[in-house]
Amino acid sequence: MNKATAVTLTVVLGLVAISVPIAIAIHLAWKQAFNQEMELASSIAQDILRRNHASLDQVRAVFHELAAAQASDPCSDENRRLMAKLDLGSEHVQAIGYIKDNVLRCSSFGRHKTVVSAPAYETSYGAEIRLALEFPLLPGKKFLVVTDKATGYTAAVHPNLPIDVFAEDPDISVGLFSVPSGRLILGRGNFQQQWMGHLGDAEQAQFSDTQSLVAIQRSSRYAFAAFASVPTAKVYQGLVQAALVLVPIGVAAGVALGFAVRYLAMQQLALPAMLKVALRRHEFFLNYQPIVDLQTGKWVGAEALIRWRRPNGELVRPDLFIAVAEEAGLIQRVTQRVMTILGSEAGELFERYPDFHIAVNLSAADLESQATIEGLRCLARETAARHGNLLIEATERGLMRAEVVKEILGEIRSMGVQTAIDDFGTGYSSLSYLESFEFDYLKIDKSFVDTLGKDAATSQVVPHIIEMAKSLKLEMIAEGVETEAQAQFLRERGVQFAQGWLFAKPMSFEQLIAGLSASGASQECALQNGGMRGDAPEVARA
Ligand code: G
Ligand code: G
Ligand code: MN
Repeated sequence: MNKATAVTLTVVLGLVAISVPIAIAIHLAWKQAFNQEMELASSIAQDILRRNHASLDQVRAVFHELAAAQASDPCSDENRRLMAKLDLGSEHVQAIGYIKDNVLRCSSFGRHKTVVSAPAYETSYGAEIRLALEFPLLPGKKFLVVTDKATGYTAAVHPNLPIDVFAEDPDISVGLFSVPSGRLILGRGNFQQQWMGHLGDAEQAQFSDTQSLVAIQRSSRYAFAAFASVPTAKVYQGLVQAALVLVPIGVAAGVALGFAVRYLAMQQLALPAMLKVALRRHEFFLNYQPIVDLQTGKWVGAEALIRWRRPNGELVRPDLFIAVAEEAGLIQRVTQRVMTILGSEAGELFERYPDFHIAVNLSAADLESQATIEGLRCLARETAARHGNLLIEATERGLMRAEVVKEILGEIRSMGVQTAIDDFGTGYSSLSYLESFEFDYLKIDKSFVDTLGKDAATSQVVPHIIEMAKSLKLEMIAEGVETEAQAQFLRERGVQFAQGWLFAKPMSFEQLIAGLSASGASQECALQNGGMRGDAPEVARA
């Protein structure tokens, strides 16, 4: 991936990271507002239905009582008194009368001869419906009039009463229509004929179009259905309110995500570039971790471990940047840097301790390159190193191109530099494969040493590795030794050397020198007394 692609990708990812949570927040807000308005419409429709059921139930009760009286003349004084009584007794019924041949003959208000309009329609249960009829003695008031077709008895209902819900909100339209004709019986506000199509045979329907959210509820007892509709604009008002809460959360999440993406991308993008700068500005230094003789407890050597301190003081772990340097093709420059630092430090060490050795870690690219030989030759010259003063560590991963590596390793050994196979057991190489390389030391990986003294099945591996090393005539260095029990186990099985926190942690060059000069016979005492502990360069504790 080139830089331009990487930057574009980062920007796109960043934008996605910011916009996706916001889009989700807005979508959720919209859905919430929509559901809220739809629920409102649905509950209004049900309320209207309930009110109409109450009205019609009362109307039917009136018709039932009048029929039961079996008056020979429906307009007799006695029957009209009954009408007046029933009228008073029912809350929804405003007037009761008798219609024959489209003439209102009498009512609870008296005798009439008022011609009325023909019924608007007939219901399936034998009622004639007249909409907006004026009653004598109640001028100016329009009623919904229901006539029992069989008897002619008639009841007037105030048409607004059943739809008198949410009357203060002019945006909400409500009403009642007959099923299946679809004729509007009562209504307020906007009503569209095609809405009824949505109901079909269902009990209820909820749907929306560009202008309205509509809920329809069918009566379970009568041939009508109630509807309520809320303008879509209300959803947007609700959306704005919900968005005021949700969008800031989405923005916050988006910004956090955006920063995370940027941070990760910066790390990925910038590390190789930062490594180059670090190489130029000498931001690397070395730590040394002593390697001890398990029999005598003496420090016989040390592994050079690279450290990177950024100008802001931050220490970057080698596990992180070594892999990046390998990928970015910078590892040879890093190794070169290690050798340069060693060149300035190790000379003094070898002069004072001629038997001491320093181990340098090499990566695959180093093991395949002639330049490494040159580097080691310079280092040997600069530090006046003798045979055995310098040691290189190669991981199994570094041995892929076996033929090339064998040649380089051969030249390295011919210079008097010793070789170790590092992290042994963590790769896939077989014993016979390793046999074909010439190594002097085998480093038993910390992960195996860790299992010693535990009941883990892998604790059985260490004795095998030891046997292998013996059969290959390799000396052994155990890594990551943290307890005296581990040291004892290794010592008893003939492991010669060890490295680990039990003896010493990685330390600066000055600490290494200080530790070495404090050493001597006292180290043996320390070992007999349970070994030297911790990160102390001061060696003797006895
Ligand atoms: O001690 P430390 O945590 O720094 O070691 C982490 C890893 O980095 C170890 O596996 C070690 O082998 C590796 N490492 C340390 N210094 C170097 C170096 O100079 N070159 C290479 N290739 N690897 C190194
Ligand atoms: O190069 P190599 O993979 O061997 O690197 C050794 C790593 O192990 C370094 O990171 C070093 O700091 C770490 N190390 C060395 N000794 C001990 C030890 O006793 N305990 C633990 N936990 N880590 C250790
Ligand atoms: Mn190592």
